[in-house]
Amino acid sequence: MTKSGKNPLAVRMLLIPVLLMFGLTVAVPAHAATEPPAPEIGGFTAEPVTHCVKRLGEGARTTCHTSFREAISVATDGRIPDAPEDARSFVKDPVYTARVNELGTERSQFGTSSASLIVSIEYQLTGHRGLTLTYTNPTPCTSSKSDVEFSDDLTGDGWDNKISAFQGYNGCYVNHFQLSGFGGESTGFRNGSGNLGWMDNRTTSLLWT
Ligand SMILES: [Ca+2]
Repeated sequence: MTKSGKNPLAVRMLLIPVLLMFGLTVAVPAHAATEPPAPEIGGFTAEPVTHCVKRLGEGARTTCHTSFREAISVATDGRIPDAPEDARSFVKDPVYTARVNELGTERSQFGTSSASLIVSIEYQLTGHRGLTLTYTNPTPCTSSKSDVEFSDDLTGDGWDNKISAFQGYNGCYVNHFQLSGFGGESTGFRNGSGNLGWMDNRTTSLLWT
């Protein structure tokens, strides 16, 4: 073997710093470019708050927004563009409740109004706080409370076992079930709740009437 031959140990000694340099120069900028640092709250790194809108019925799809106001605007096809950023203030304000429900009344009586009506807002935390999931449907709920009008299953969704409170709109009462396919424990149909109690963080499927 000559001095310039392939000594396995020498090759490994050379490769280690080269690989380290390659790893650093590639990984650091890519990581920094795609993942900006999350905001820190009280010394803890927090995920950005998101407010999602899930359209039931034909062409079902979900969009998520960092602004609750924007989520409500999207959920009402721009008919309520001025909701407060604080989702709890929105649910507690009878003026906003009336405005949401008026869109359903318009729809029922005149066939006008937006194509999208809020049927419930689900909250991540008790007291109607935290992240929100706003459900919409093209029609309001019927006055009968013994029919099932729409449904959703959260299996595989980020909202599975996350709901702690909710509010129904446009005549809708919501039943929250523990298991996929409307099984296990359930809350029964209710118009709203600030605390789901024994069903806190246990909802996997929902029915609306
Ligand atoms: Ca009904």
